[in-house]
Amino acid sequence: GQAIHLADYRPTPFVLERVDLTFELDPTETKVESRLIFHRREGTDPEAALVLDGDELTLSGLLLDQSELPPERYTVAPDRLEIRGLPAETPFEITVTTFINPSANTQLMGLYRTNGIYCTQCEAEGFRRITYFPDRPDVLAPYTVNIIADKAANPLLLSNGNFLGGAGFGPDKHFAAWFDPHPKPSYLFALVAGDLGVVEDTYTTLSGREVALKIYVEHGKEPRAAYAMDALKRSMQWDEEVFGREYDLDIFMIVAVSDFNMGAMENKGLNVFNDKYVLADPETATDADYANIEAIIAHEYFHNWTGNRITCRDWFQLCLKEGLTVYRDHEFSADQRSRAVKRIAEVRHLKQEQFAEDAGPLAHPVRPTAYREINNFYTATVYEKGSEVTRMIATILGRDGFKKGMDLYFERHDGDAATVEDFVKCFEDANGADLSQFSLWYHQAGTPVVTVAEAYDAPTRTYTLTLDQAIPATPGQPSKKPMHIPLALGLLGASGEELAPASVSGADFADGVLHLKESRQVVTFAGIGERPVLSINRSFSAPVNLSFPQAEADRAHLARHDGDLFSRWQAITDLALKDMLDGVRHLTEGRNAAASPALIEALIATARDGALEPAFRAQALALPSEADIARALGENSDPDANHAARRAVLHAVAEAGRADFEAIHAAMGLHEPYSPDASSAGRRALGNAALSYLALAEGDPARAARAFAEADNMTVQFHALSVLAHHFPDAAETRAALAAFEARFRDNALVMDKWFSVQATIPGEATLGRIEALMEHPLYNARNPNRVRSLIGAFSFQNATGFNRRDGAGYRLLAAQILDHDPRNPQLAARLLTAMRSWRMLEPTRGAEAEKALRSIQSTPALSRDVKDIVDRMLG
Ligand code: B3K
Ligand code: ZN
Repeated sequence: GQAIHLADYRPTPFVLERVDLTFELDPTETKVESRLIFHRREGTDPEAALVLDGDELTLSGLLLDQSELPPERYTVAPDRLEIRGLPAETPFEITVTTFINPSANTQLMGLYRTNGIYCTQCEAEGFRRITYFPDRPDVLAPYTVNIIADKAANPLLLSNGNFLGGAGFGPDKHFAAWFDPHPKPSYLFALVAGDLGVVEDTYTTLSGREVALKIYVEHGKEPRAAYAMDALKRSMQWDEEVFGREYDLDIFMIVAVSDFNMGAMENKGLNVFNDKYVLADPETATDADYANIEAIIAHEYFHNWTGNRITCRDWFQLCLKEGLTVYRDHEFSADQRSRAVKRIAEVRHLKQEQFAEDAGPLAHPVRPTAYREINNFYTATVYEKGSEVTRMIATILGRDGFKKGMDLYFERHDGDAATVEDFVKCFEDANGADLSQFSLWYHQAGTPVVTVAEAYDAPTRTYTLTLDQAIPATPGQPSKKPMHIPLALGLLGASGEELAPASVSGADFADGVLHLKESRQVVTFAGIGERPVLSINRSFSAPVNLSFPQAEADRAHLARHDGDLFSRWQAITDLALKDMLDGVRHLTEGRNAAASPALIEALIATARDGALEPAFRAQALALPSEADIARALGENSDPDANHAARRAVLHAVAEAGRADFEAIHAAMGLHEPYSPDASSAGRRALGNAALSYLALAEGDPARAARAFAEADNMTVQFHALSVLAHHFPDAAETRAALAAFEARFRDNALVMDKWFSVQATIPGEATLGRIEALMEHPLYNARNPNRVRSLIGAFSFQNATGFNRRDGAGYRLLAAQILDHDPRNPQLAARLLTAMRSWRMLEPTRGAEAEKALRSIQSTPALSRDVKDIVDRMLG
């Protein structure tokens, strides 16, 4: 595959005016007739040919203005249709007919079948698997869609926009027509047909229009869609209140399907969801599932403005819709739940996914300049770092300045296919600001490291900070320029109060935010009467790594007193990470790993503190992950040592806090009637965290087995099952609980995904054997992406010790799985392969085994473009 470059962008020589599609649905032979009206773009070559994209297509009819085209006027291949000699001045109509086989579509891109339902996935380049088309996001047109299908099997015929009408069609068929008046690119096209149940509601918009809301799910699952409907209505209201954005069609539909390559898709007026992010009830979904549903329903709905009304000029601009929309869904969840707790969870996720990506061979800028396979750029960098960059704009310009910029963006670019430059310019123009240095965040990959050195001079009452920034080299970017890094900070006095400097020199400092712009800045705070404790990068105002060997006592001080809750969590995390890293070193030296008294004291005080919300206390108790340790080491990482050191720290905390954890576990109301709201969920999270520590302290499965048996909701029950499986994998109690869970939930695919995952993530090298056995389980299904991710994905991404076996067997298993999936579903295969994105950080023995496995993939003939691109970059 050749690389596609941003620099090569050119508008199409033809403008698409209208699209009229007719589908005659058939499980194996669907007829697609597409009528496209074009005119030649002013000022372009009058000889230029019309080139349409295809993917595995066969042309069965081609008309120009309703007459057959002679063969010398066009050239056709499965991936391309070129038509020559088209009118220079007048609009013309091209009619293209193709036949496609939805049942044979195992890639789940284009039109495919899932459980008897027809459904589509077109982003990024799936529409070209349906018909020949200018399949790029800057080609926008209104669509009319006619669907004809067998009536008994497909009572439901859905597409984008508003319903025009329907009628019978011959003896057994019927048809429906839809019209979407909002010009859209082909990636937002959707069609769904089949027999589904529905949950209905209405929403009255700000200006008083009534919108019909419909969520379609498999028959019998309607009650499990109630929470999704509630989240949808809250999202619609929030976007009106916070961004002034109103919905723009008569109907908004969501369809839940069980075979889907990702989470969900924002097709105009007809979102298609992985059913995992729609279906929930207390017995089958955890609090985390509820929170994900809320966030993803909101995310896809918010795309209606950031993505659909304003779309991307080309796929290099993907972060324009994704980073911004993630930022919007984060803000929504923060408003619906606890802002500080939400921020902690976001940062955990950002570090786990994006910092890991940014530190390895797959690192790329938020706005890349080249790609070989666009599906491989739906990454944590585009999404999560893209969101962080948007958040920094809000931090730099302030709430009002950000709002002004967004308002201008909606006003100026509604109906456009826009660029990142267009977006940034709106903030500059609305605020008279210069964001040119800031824009480097879009173009330079790698996580900046900010080194902090401090000095206090009592006689002159001055506190001096020396800040250095460095951005590590990343593929294709050996050296970087200094960036504009907004660092929220505060100085704490001995009793925890905020010390206000009389003046600050050496950097712009306003509203508690210091603007670091040079590679080194020496910043002086005058009028500081005592040695302060620095609280820096509050609320994670910038996505950077800090190199700041802050004194243990200062961290403990922040953990207790910081006014910024996020920073209290960060301080505890820093204490714990230091202990864990020391532990890794001690274990390799044959010594013991332990927890410092400072950590134990700070953590237990936080856990017991009834003035703090339980969800926050639970986040503190979670402590850094094994992946956090590996990233902090940066190289020569031994996952067994990381695991052992972390466990030793947790164990020491558990012993010291045993009585407190018992009290917390008893007090957290794990038997109260279930409600998914954030504060109830927080209580369960804290109770569950206490149970984990008690399992360590007691070394006995009895308490978790009891919690499992008594639980009346999935959050508590599944956590108890995880404690049993992960701490006591061979206990009779664990075998019994796994069997009981399976017997109870074997007909619920989403719950069985959890059952596969909990076993796939049991630490230790014996788990590989379990994986092999579970692949033979009657409910394992290599065709269902959720099931594959629940077993193979969970093992490779979330089981550091099991997957990274010293003998390389984990890597070989993954490599075999990738080669097995690749011919059927390249996107799934490529995504699984990214589990090895940090392989270069491994100690030499494992590193060599990982490299062997990657090379065996690379040397396999006929790899998909998706897998080839990832493996080449991984070894590059
Ligand atoms: N825009 C889709 C993702 C499409 C992925 C294509 N490989 C979902 C989302 O981000 O909202
Ligand atoms: Zn999105």
